Amino acid sequence: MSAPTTRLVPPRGRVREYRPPARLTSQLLAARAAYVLRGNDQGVMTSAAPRLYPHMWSWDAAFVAVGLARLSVPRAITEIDTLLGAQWGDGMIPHIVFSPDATGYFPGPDRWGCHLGDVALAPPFPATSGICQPPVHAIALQRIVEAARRQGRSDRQAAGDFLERAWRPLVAWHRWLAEARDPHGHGRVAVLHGWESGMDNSPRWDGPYSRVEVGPDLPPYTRKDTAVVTDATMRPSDREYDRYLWLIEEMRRVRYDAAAMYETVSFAVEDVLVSALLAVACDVLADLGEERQQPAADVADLRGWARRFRAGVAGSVDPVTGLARDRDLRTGEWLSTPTIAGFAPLLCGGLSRADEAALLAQFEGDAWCGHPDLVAAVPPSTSPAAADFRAREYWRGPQWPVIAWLFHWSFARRGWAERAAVLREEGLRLVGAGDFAEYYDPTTGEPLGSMQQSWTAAAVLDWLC
Ligand code: 2M8
Repeated sequence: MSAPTTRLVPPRGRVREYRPPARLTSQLLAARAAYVLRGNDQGVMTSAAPRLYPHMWSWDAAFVAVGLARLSVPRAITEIDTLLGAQWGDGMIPHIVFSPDATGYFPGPDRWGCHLGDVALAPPFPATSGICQPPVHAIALQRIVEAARRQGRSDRQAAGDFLERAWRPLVAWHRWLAEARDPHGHGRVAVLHGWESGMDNSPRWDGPYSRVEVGPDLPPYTRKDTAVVTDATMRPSDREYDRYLWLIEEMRRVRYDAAAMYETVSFAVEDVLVSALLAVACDVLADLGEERQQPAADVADLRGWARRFRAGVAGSVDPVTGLARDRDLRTGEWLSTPTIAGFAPLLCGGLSRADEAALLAQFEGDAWCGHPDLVAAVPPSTSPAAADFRAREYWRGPQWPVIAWLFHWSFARRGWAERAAVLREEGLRLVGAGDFAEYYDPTTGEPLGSMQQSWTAAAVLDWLC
């Protein structure tokens, strides 16, 4: 593999100075994180953030459960039970479970239209969206089981019972991803909306979105997010939102039928990060299943998917840059924008030792965590050395503590204890003032987007408790 070609250039978009407030002590930071999760707790679900995201989001719920497990194993279990209670008949876990008590988010249940009766597979209650998010739920299950081991007998019993009842829904979820979203066995999961990647407006998606033609019959709508985050530059643009809403329209018109969506929706991309997460999640679930005597046939299926998606991720690696790539299913082209997703193989393995070492060196090098202008050495969502980097624009550059946590967890799992410790230390540096922001400007450390974001608090709790 030749050396990475990303040129080191100063980051663009540094628009203001920001003087970070003093860091809290670990004890105070953990207490505040617990306070945030309690404040966002609606009883059986935790809103992703108080005002901006007043419902349950699928991958947020998994990370939230990881944090909750440090406070209360039964409450963490309830979180995932609520999510699984909204699973669709074909196994899909929807990306939003709408709280009946909250309004204030657009697009809400009526715009998705999944609960109105003509979407055969959607549950009648609770109302949900019609797409999915990255499969990190087996990680939550594993962390709950681990947390319970350190507790008394009743928590251990509760976690054991939970594993028994979550097993089939989680295997069904992974099977749905493997079958409905990789019908041709490429070893890469297709996402049919940028929201399914969790990285909504990442520059990874600029090419595919530029080919989405918004129809003249897009029903009118009013955004609500920009009323909460009033600096519009931190959120996706109106033009981007038109496309997001148009894709929902396309899906509604085929009643969210998985096969029809895969064939017809105008955005369809094999997502290398989601694929890596599926590979890891399959292995994590299979490990738990073996330990707890779950059906051998399920375990064999999980191992098979783990192998297939690990190979698919490895097969996507750009021989020039060493980064993994997404692939646009509508044009067949590989997408080489240098974003955090390029490091997907570090999560799931599958590279040769030499290639993995080169990728790790790149992760820690000048174009990424080691960029001289970063306040904290955790991965930004886009390389500060790339032309597409925007320090304050959502998934186009900012650092997301939850992503630092994900890499930290993966590195620890893979036995890279020292690297994991560095990510934890640096992640805590980023969030040390206790705002629990959704994301941070990597060049100043300024907290951005929503404050009191649940998954940020959850990551901190897991790091500190
Ligand atoms: C963001 O996405 C939602 C749409 O799903 C939005 O912008 O309205 C993303 O950061 C996503 O990854 C996250 O799960 C969600 C809630 O935190 O917000």
